[in-house]
Amino acid sequence: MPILAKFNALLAQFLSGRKAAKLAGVLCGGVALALSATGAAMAAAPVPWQMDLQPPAGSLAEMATDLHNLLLVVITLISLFVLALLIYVGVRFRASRNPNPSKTSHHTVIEILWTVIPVLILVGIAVPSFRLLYYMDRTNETDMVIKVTGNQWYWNYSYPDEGIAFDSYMVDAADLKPGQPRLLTVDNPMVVPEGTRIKLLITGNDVMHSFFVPSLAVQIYAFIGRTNEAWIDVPVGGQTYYGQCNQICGVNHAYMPIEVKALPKAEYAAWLANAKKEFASNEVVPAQTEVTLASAK
Ligand SMILES: [Cu+2]
Repeated sequence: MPILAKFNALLAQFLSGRKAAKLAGVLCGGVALALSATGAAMAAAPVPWQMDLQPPAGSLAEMATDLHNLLLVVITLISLFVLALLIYVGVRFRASRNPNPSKTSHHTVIEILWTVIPVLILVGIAVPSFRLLYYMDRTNETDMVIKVTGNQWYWNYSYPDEGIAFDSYMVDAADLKPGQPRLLTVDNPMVVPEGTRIKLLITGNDVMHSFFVPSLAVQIYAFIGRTNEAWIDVPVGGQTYYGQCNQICGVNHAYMPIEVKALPKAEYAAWLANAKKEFASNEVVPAQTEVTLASAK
């Protein structure tokens, strides 16, 4: 983000006109606002004039952001190289300077180069890309499970090992407390303990939904009759991560936000004790599910 602020300052210097300075000022203000908003509110949510991804939370999101940043460099270099070639060809071989064009139709060395170099670039991109893909796939190495169910138009969170389940509805704009973001705040957030790998089992009850929390790098479809897996690890407690359903699912699609609230271990235990009274469900997974031969007799 500071790089963007610097870029905007340079832009303001470079474009001396009043309008341009005003525009650059607005851009700088937006970046400053974005920085202060993400820092002060201790929450990951979209902010006005945001130009970058939301700050990543957890090892998965950090890897995804690193890959994004790497690809941005690769794309920029390729685009600049192609642009430079186009300009060079346009100027050097224009009709007035080059009245008798060359009849060359093949150049083996160049043809090999423009095949091999892109292949090498793609292989280079594939290595970190596959590393991330297989890291995302490690859902078996998790410490707890939360089942997420998409409904028209709210989410239901179920903690099968704890025997609790609850619905999560958006809070209407009229009922928001100071500091609560509009269209993102819910009555019962998905509460998670910090520093824990959590397996998410994502499914749906009616139409297609999608569970999307940008700062946690999770975007998984919620289908009826099918359970998709993902995992998250939320490193720091006292943070809130906002997301939204991002598969158009009906008239109230925009009003089923996701609020993931990470708590320090002790606070999570207190929340859980209370939630077991408030949200007790009958979907409990028995502690001992194995049937031994002795007990079967
Ligand atoms: Cu939706």
